[in-house]
Amino acid sequence: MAAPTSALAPKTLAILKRLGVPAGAYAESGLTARCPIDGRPIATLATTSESEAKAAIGRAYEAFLAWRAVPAPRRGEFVRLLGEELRAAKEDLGRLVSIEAGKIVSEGLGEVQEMIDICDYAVGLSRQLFGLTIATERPEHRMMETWHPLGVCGVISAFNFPVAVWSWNAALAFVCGDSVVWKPSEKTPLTALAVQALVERAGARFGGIPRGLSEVLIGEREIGAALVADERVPVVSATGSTRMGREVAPVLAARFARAILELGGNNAAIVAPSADLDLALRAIAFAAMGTAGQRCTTLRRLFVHESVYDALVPKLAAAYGSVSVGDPLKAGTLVGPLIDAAAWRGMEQALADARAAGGTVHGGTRVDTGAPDAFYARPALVEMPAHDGPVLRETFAPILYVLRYREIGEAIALNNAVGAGLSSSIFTLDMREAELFVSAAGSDCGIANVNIGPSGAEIGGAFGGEKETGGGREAGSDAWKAYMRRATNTINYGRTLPLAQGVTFDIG
Ligand code: UN1
Repeated sequence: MAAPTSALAPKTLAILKRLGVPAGAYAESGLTARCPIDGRPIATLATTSESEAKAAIGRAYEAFLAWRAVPAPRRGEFVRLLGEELRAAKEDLGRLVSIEAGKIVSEGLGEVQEMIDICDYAVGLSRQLFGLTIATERPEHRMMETWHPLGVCGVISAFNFPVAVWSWNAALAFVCGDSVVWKPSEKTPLTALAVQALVERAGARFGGIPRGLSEVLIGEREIGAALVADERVPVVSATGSTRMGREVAPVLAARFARAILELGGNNAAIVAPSADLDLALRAIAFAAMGTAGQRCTTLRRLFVHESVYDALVPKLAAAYGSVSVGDPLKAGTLVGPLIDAAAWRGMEQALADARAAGGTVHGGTRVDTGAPDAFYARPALVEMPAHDGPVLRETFAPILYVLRYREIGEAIALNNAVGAGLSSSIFTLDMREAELFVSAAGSDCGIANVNIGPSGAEIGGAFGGEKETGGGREAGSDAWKAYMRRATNTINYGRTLPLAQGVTFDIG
């Protein structure tokens, strides 16, 4: 017997209709979209077969051939219109993110704001895709570099940022002259269909975009694997677990395609003796409990100097005990549901491992909201005797492991003593400590912050991390270069042919 439909289904389907998702997206059988708020199905979606995926990639390839000929600032105009559509749809799309990913309303809206921000950024970038002019050793020559569109960009995204991560890639790829084929998480297909509908609206207002410029593949991991394996896709941006990255990376490497990998994080913060403890408390609470611990930038390990441990940790434990857990659509809720039963099992397992390793667990119990198929948990603060066991792995749930430290060098070594290298932070008012932390001898992560937590990055900086996080960079700074190919051009405007390095080759 089919499970009863989510109480939020009618409202959700109305949002999808307003955003322009066509009735043909739904089917009798296929992928079931669920709502983590009550754990029930919302809709069943038509899935993409492997041959349909191949056809979609083919359309995207044809679209690329046309799109690369459109001047970049004109491509920027399309992204500007997409940003306008996102602004107009912010309430609806933000709500949909909350319904499908379980984020509180302000975080659902924040995710859409992140999309708007990257569109604005990409519009400016569309007039700044510049290369260098380089001094040459030969007379009457000029050397320069030119950036050209690359091709079809594959995007594989995770449930926890179901739409923003696509936009970091797509907004840049579109202005760079690429087409985009998107395989969203099978846990969040509805938000992907909504975004695709907004892309089409923006395309219509633009006066038409090439068919296939933006494609969405709905289905499970096989369809993502088909995208990764396809020779017509020269760059794939994949966000998800390190385990997923270990499968994707060799396939891309074997065909010399580019990988932009944004994998696991096991992010730490250090609270030093001089820290502003009130500020640190608020920052830690958001970074560790926000998004129910389901960001790749979530704070998972906290190293507190022994001199401030007793001043901070009991207050933190009190915040963990009092934070409101429940329906993310209700005002006042700060912690929504875990995405599914598997996430709750992972949390239970990690806490059992922590106890077995001598940890003291505050919170971490399942919260009953009257919906048996939904998984709400009180965030867990775990005081650990040693940096070991579950502390070393990423559990995608609201668990914060706390340890004491004595010397800053020891705390930095612990920060760096895990496989992942995404984000990190230090709370200190001591300039020497702060500078050491962000120096070459400090944090080994892609993101290293001072007096803010490790999560909640804005789009202007390059986003991503080192080691098992995969090394990819998305969003701001010069991340756009990954979506283009560079040509070095040497031009001889003279009448002689001087060879570089003084080589002579006289054919008489
Ligand atoms: C992610 O969890 O995959 O820095 C991305 C942040 C957000 C993005 C997180 N801007 O927390």
